[in-house]
Formats: sequence, C-alpha cells, structure tokens
Amino acid sequence: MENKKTSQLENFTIDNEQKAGLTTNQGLKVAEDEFSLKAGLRGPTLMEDFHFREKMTHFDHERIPERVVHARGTGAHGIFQLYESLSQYTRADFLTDTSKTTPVFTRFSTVQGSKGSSDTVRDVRGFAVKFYTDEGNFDLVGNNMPVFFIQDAIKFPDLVHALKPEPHNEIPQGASAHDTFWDFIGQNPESAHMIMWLMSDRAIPRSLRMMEGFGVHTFRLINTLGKAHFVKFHWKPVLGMHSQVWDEAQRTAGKNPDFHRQDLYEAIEKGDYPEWELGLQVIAEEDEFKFDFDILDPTKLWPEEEIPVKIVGKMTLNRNVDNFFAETEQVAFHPGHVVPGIDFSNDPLLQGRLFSYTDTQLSRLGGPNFHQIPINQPVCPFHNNQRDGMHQMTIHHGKTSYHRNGLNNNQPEPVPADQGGYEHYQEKVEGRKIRGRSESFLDFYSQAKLFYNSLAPHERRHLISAFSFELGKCKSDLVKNNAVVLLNHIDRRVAEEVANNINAELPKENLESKSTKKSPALSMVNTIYKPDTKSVAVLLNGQPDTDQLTDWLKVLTEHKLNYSIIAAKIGSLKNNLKITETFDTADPSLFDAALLINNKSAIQPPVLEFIETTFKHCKPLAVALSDHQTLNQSRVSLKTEGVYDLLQTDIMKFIEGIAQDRFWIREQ
Ligand code: HDE
Repeated sequence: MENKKTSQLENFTIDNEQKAGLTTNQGLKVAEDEFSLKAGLRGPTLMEDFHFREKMTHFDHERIPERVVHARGTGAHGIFQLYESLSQYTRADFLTDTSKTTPVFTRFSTVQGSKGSSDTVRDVRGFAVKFYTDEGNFDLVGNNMPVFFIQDAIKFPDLVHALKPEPHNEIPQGASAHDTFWDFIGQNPESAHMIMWLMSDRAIPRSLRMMEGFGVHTFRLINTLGKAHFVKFHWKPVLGMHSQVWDEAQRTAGKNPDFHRQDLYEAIEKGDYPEWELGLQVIAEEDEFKFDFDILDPTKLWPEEEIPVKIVGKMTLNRNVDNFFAETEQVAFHPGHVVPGIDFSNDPLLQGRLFSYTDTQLSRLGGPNFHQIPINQPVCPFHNNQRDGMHQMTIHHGKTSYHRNGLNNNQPEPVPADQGGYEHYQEKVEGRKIRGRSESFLDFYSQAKLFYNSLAPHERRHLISAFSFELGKCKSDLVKNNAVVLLNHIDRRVAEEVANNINAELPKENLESKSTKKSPALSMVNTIYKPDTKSVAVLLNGQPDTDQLTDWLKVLTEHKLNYSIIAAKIGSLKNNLKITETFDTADPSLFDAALLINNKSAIQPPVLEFIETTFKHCKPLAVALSDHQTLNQSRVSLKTEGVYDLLQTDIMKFIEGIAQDRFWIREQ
C-alpha cells in the first residue's frame, strides 16, 4: 500500500538480512558477539571492550518515558479519501480536492494504564489521526467519546493524578474503580456527562475497528473568502459500533491482554481493512448562541438530530507498522498541528491542549527535533531558521539562520496567505483578564440526562451495573456518597439503584435533571449490523462429520467470518481442516459466537463452560448434536433466542444471529 508517506518512510528502513555483516555503530565489522573481552578465560572483563560497552550502553537506554496518559496504544498506516469538495467551508486542500488521497497514521489508546496494561479495560479510547497533507500535517487528536471530564485545561493534571494508579501504592492498573478517581468526579460535577459515557458500553469496545471517534472540541473551518464556520469532527466505523459485556471484557483482559491490538493487526494483515467515514457537524458563526448549550463547552455534544453529521470522506487503515517503537511509540500528535482552512475555537480545554502536546514530546522524545523522526515528518517540504538542539538530523547549508536576512535573499521567506501561508482567523476578542468560568458552562446535568434518556433498556442496565461495580470498589464512604449525590442530579432512579447496590446514602430530595430530550444516535443499538470479520469458535466434542463441517465453514467464510477449530488436542482432520486451538488456549471471551459439534455422549466440562459463557455473554450459539442428545446438562436452552440447532435450522439463521450481535433478553 504505497503512498507518499510510506515511500518516505522506506528511505529510513533497514533490512538486517540484506546487510553484509554485524558491525558496531561505527561500522567496524565484529568478529565475535557472544563473549566479552576478559583478562583470561575466567578473569574480569576489560574496560577496553568497546563492543561490549557500546552494545550494553545502547541497551541500557532503549526505553523512553511512556506517554503520561494514553501510554497503551497501537497504530496503523492508511489513507483518507474525500467524497466531495468542502470548499464552501474550508480552503484546506485535503478537504477540497477529491482527486487527492491523503496518507494517514492512526493511533488508538487507552488512557489510564501503563504501556503494558490490558486492552479491554473500562476506559476512554484515544483516537488520534495524523493526516500527512500536502500543506503540512493535520492532527485530529480525538477520543471515542464526544465530551470530556473537565471544561478547563488547568484541571487536567488534577484529573489525571486522580485517575492514575494511586501514588502511595501504584494501584489500580488499567482501572478507574478507585477512591481518588471517584473523589475527583464527586468534587467536579462538570464531569457528570462524561462519567455517564465512561460507565456506558462505549468504554468497553469489542474492537478498535468498531468504535466511533470524535474530535471533541469545536474547531473552525475557514474558506477562501475568509468566512468561518464552527465544526465538530466525527469518525463513524463502517462495521458499526459494538461493545463487549463487562464480564467478558474483564475476562479478555486476562486471557489476551493484547486483544484489541491483535484484532487490528490481524484484520489489516488479512486485508480486512478497517474503515471509518469522516463526518462534520457545522454551525454557522452567526448561530453560535442559538443552542441550549455553549458550543465552546467540551462537556457538551451537539445532538446529531439537531445538527446533522455530514459524511465527507473515508479513512482506510491498510498497512501495519514495520517497527512498533519507531512508528507507533515515536509518533507525536498535537491538536495544534493544523493546516490552512482549519483553526481553533476558544474552548478553554482545547486552548490548554495547544500548549501541552509539544511540551510533553520534549521530555518523551528527548528534545525539540522530534519532528525529524521519520513518522513525524510532513510529506511536503519543511524548512525554517530553527537550528541545532538534541538529535539534529539535518545538515543545514549556508550561514544565515535568521529572518530577515539580506545575505541569502531572505530565504526561507514567509508565504503570503493567498499562496498557502497559514493565517489565523481574525476573531474579534475583548474582555477583562479573569480566572473564572462562563455562566453558560454551568448546566452540568441536562446532557448527562439526555445521554441516559437515549439509551436502550439493556444499555441502562449495564450503566447502572458499571456505576455499582466502580463505586463498589471504592473504600471511602465519603467518595461513594458524593458520587450518589452527583447521580441524584442526573437521574433519581439511577441514584436510587446505585445507592442501594453499594449501600450509600441516597439524598432525601430528588434533584434530577428535568431534561426529557433524547438523541437516538447516542444509543449503540442504532448502529450498523453485519457479520463481517467477526469470529466463530468451532468447538469439537468428539469426531465431527468433516464433510458437513466443511460445508458450514464454507458458509462462514462466504460471509466474511473468521473461525478457529477448537478441540481437546491440536491436530488435523480430513478435508485439510486444522484444529488450531485447544480448550486450554481458547476462551469464549475471544470470539463473537460459538458453534458446537457434539458426537460424544457427554459434553466435556471445558466445552460446557465454553458454551455456557458464550450464552451468558448473550452471543449467538449454534449446536449440532448427534441423535437424541440435548443440552440438558448445561444451563443453555435450545429454545432461547440466538441459540440455533443446526440439524433443524439453516446455518444462515446463525449468520443472521452473528450479524445481530447479542441477545440481551438473556440478561433478564
Ligand atoms: Fe490529551 N494528551 N490532553 N486529550 N490526548 C496527551 O500527549 C492533554 C484531551 C488525547 O496516541 C499527551 O503525546 C491535556 C482531550 C489522545 O499519541 C498530553 C488535556 C482529548 C492522546 C495530553 C487533554 C485528548 C493524548 C500525553 C486537557 C480528546 C494520545 C502524550 C486540556 C479530544 C495521542 C502525548 C497519541 C495524549 C494532554 C485532553 C486526546 C500530555 C492537557 C479532550 C488521543 O500532551
């Protein structure tokens, strides 16, 4: 998948196999790499062993600081293709010229955990996209939730200190279910809306390929005439939005901590390229004050039913990285990386981010030249009078490195706006210097309630369970009670149920938000359903009829489903079928559906556990039982929705069930 960026990166790659021999970093060929230089075979190692010193020193410095947040992540290369010109809104060339294919690099992440934490924890997911445009890099550094915890960047260090593992014992890892986080939430009611998202199923996505992305802040688009519009950016997954259930997510975290990164990696390797459509919500400048929320407030979303999302293009991730450290670890995103035609709003959270990202790269990537690291380089030319610094890779010719100069004809010279130079939008601003919050930011609860109102019954149940789980893990009564105080401002029934579950105090007075608004787009029920790229566990209990099995597997493949054949032992079957996993290595939490073929009188305990867990997680289950067998020994009933008897029902029903995803009725 060649594009401008991947060809640029090609210049920096090295292939060990093609090199003549092992050398030091100075190019010296090395005759021996297993033994250090010693004074006698049993004597001490000598200081003059430069090869040992170089190899060890380099190793000693292999690690760089992990990201202070979003440390755990994975990335891939791809392309962005615009559907139609947006010249009425912006002059950005990658958003106006449909003949252009823009290379992108996308990194997904969790927020709380360290680099080695599990993928499927309850958390916000980072969704950061670097567009390598012909006018410079544009970074859309978003999340999979459209709002944020706080309204002002100055609170970010506090939020993160509260969220991260507690400082006295560095517990818990990859989890928000602890006192300091919930203390922060209780003390900062502006987090009410975001906490509803974090306790919803959005926080436990089934796959990185099946979640939405949001730029969160309001940005500005500016067209060639200088006219501005407010805009919010959305990513809509072509496979639809799907989540795990909490028990499944916890189980996956142990069974395969790399579940999400592996899923993304393997999908790309197989050619099942993940796709998202880019959507824009646009508000004319003159309509800034027409809404019942402040469009600068990052704890508010723009309901899609009021401000429709216009789909404008598609991102396809089509190439895995060659080297995780060089690319995914060293990529440096920054919401301040913009191109002509895109500008900021005065959202006080965004304004603070514009400082933080370059600053953090200085310590993470070791100096001010991190833009020269191959993954971070623009694909268009870049030059200016900045010089020197740690890890300078460029040899600048000439003796002028200042503007204005006469000696070099004032090169490099600023470019006028009409020839592509960036010009900030000339917004009129006036006011007193003041530390404070706008009154228009003070409605913390209406949209928290809007979110809750929009959820389906099973989504509401999951949300209440999530609150109960997280607060149930807290130790402080003060923290638990304060969280219920917050919930009491959103929805009385939620507050009641959670208080009851965690044995906290329910405030006497019902202060719930009176909002009755709904936004169907906020429920994951209203998404796209397809079987494509989902995975089926094919369980063998006894010898199967391989011809029948081959036919069924063919149907699965025809519907773009993946499968693994699982039995007591790894091995081969007739028709070239391979048993690739055993009941020891496979787990129901790692599959979207199961198909059991039983030819033994009794279903073995691990097989039984497999189908019962699949059933408990509300997943589709197909069974083919030999004569007169039943599932009586299990809690699974053949009569339940989403359970298919393949000897009575066409396998297509099972495929439809896989597309439908889950059968929530089983939870009741
Ligand atoms: Fe970030 N954030 N953030 N953030 N953020 C970082 O930058 C910060 C916020 C987001 O895959 C850091 O390079 C502040 C909102 C993503 O490399 C750091 C504030 C949103 C990533 C930082 C926020 C994000 C980061 C840590 C409040 C969604 C991972 C490492 C004002 C719109 C990018 C780094 C990647 C990473 C600061 C809030 C998204 C410290 C100060 C809101 C996806 O600079």
